[in-house]
Parts: sequence; structure tokens; C-alpha cells
Amino acid sequence: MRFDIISTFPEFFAALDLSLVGKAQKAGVVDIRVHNLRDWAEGKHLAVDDTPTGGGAGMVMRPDVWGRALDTVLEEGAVLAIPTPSGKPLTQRDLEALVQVPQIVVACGRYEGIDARVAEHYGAEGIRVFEYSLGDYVLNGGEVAAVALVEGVSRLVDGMVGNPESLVEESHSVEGLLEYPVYTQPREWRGIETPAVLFSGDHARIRRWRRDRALARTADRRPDMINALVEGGKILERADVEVLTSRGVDVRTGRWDYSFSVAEESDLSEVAALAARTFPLACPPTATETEIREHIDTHLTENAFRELTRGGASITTVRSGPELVVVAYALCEPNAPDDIASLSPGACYVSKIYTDPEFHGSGVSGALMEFALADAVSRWGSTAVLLGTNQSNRRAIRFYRRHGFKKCGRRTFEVGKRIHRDFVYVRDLTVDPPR
Ligand code: 5OB
Repeated sequence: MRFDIISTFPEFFAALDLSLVGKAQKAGVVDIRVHNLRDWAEGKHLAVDDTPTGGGAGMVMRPDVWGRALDTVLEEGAVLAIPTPSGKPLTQRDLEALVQVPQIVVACGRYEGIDARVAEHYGAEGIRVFEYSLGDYVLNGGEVAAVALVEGVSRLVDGMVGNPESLVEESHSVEGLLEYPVYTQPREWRGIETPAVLFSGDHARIRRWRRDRALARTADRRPDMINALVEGGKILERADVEVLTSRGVDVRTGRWDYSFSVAEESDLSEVAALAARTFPLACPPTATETEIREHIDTHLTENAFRELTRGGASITTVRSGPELVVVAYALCEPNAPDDIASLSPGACYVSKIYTDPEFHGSGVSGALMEFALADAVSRWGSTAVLLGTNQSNRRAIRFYRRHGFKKCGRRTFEVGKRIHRDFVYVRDLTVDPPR
């Protein structure tokens, strides 16, 4: 691979004699030649720039000087790369295309840029012209952007990177996600522990954990990349959906549409409204309308929820949509009821987790579960959590198992004359979540 860099500051490129690119130059893997634009300047002052035609601030680089320089340097098959803040943002895909060409000539402008006829002329001559930017901020000239391009392309040249595997796993490769966070020794540094899962030796869990961290980072920092994933149908796994949901993303639309919070008194009327809406749908078909109404009017009122929170319970909610409607809630208590508490002494208790049916399968329930349990751990220092679920509710059972719950007992309770049979599930909260 041959690079020719033309600049009024050729000394700037001493940086390319260092590190891996320097090594690659010495090994003959890349051939980097730096030229001083002033060598092609003419006249008493060797001027390379002049005032902008039509007025305006700053100086513009003259096309005649650039023409003489480029005519000398450009070879068959070359790409003419011109760094400019008005160019196309440079991507890894661009670098992958550029490494295929025999010569890249980088024309570094200073001042306000290069006369537009230079790009137009060489384009019309059949030379591929690539005007690129490093991002939406301003630099004084193209030199930094030239170094970025040369280094980014060089490391893709065959025989460059010692370990070819490191080329596949990095940011901006095919996955479309940012990299997961990385750790090394020491295991604890300034009171911060390396996440325990990384010492588990369980490679499937480590992979899942890393994918979760990569998704969460991408959701927090790069909405554009999340949208590309959604449009490309690249979010396939249920666990992906839950992580993105927990960061507020509605994966069905790619929009930021969810917010998680601990309910305050002022939220409780909406929580009660959701509870009243969802309760009838969760009732067995044998339940009568009067029974259902009576249950709602006594247990699912704003007052009932207020009593529960005053008694130490914590309610967490998910809001969604332009009206920020409560679409899911979880009710956790610091202690489990007497009949099951002995199954895991000291465990807290998830007494309800309800999601508007419109949001079933959206990842909202799973994300809310993790949010509610994290709240319980920080609020009560809980080391385990118990819950009961109807023995015939297969959907709920699958959901709890996915979230790291293990069956630890049974219980029965009566509603009216009917006996309900529950399985009791427990989850250890001292280890990382299962995913
Ligand atoms: N700012 N990318 C962002 C750039 C830039 C400025 C440049 C060239 C590329 O030259 C002034």
C-alpha cells in the first residue's frame, strides 16, 4: 500500500514513523511519502492560498498549486482523499474499501479549504475523489485527519496487525455495536471490583454479559447505531431486547420510549389504574365479574398501594409513549409472607409484576424485573428474593427461570372458595444476574 500525503506542514507526519505504522514502514508493508505543497508554489512569496472569491473570512487554497502537485504524485488507480469538515464522516467501511486500492493521495487543506475545482477536475478525469471528515467539530487543517486515515487503513493491510483475531472483534466491525468494557489485573483497584462473571470460566455467560454491556453502551451513546440494528433486523435474541428496553429503547420502533423509576405517592393513582386494567386479564375464566370487581375495589386502589408503600413496600414503574403512561409495575416487599419466608430466610419478596398486554414480548417485563431487584438490593440489602406463581402459568414460569429463579417450594392459598396452587421460586441476589 502506497500513501502520498501533501501538506504545508510535512513535519507533522513524523508521528507515522512511530508505533505499528512505523514498524510497517520499516518492514516495507506500507510506503508513506510526505510532500511539501510549497514545492509546487510559484512567485515571489510562494503563495499557496488567496482570498475567497465572493468575499468572506479566511483564505482558500489555490487550484493551480494543487494541480501541479497532484499531477506529479497521482498514479494509475489512485484515490484522492481530501479531509474537510464538509466531507462524508469517515467509517470503518470506508477504510475497508480504501485498503483495496494501490495508492491513496491525501491532500491536506489548511485555512478555509481547497478551491472546489480541484475535486471537480480530478473527479471528471476519472480519479476517485473521497472528501471525508472526522466528525462534527472543527480542526485547523486536514493533517490530523490524514494521520487518522493512514493509520486506519494501514492496520488493515495484510501483515500489519500481529494477531489477526483482534481485527474481528473490535468496535465498528460487522456487529454494529460498540465494544464491551474490558478489565485486567489487579482484580480490585481503588475499591472497584472487576465483575465476578469474568472469573466464572463460564464462556456462554461471559459472552452474554459482554453482549449486554455492548448493547447498553451503544444504547446510551449511539442512537444512530441502535436504529441501524433495528432496521437491519439484527436484534434477534430476547436478552438483547431486554437490555435495550432497560436503556429506554423500544426495539419495535428504535425510539427511546421507556423510563424506569421508583414510584412516589403521586404515581400511585396511575399504578392503581394499570392494576385495575390488567387484573381481570390475569384472572381464571371461572372468576365472576363481581369477584373481580370486589378484588379491584379492595386491593388495587390508590389507597391500598399507599398503605403498602407506607408499610415498607417499593413500587417500580415503566412509563412509555408521549403521554408517559405507566405500562408496567412491580411491587416488592422487604420480607416474604410467613408461610414461605423460611424457604429463604431474609429474602425480599416480589408480590406483583404486571405489564400491559400491549407490551408483552417487548422486553418491558424483564427489564422491569431487573430494575426492581436492583432497587431492592440497594434499598434493603437483600441477598435473595422469593416469589410465588400459579403452577399452571407456563409463561410466567419460563420468564422467572430465564431471570435466574429456581423452584424451592409450593404454597396454596384460598380466594373465596377456590384453592390456588403456586410454585415458590427463589433467586440469589449476591451473584450477577443470569445474563
Ligand atoms: N474537522 N474533520 C473534522 C475534519 C475537520 C477539519 C479538516 C479536515 C477534516 O480540515 C480543516
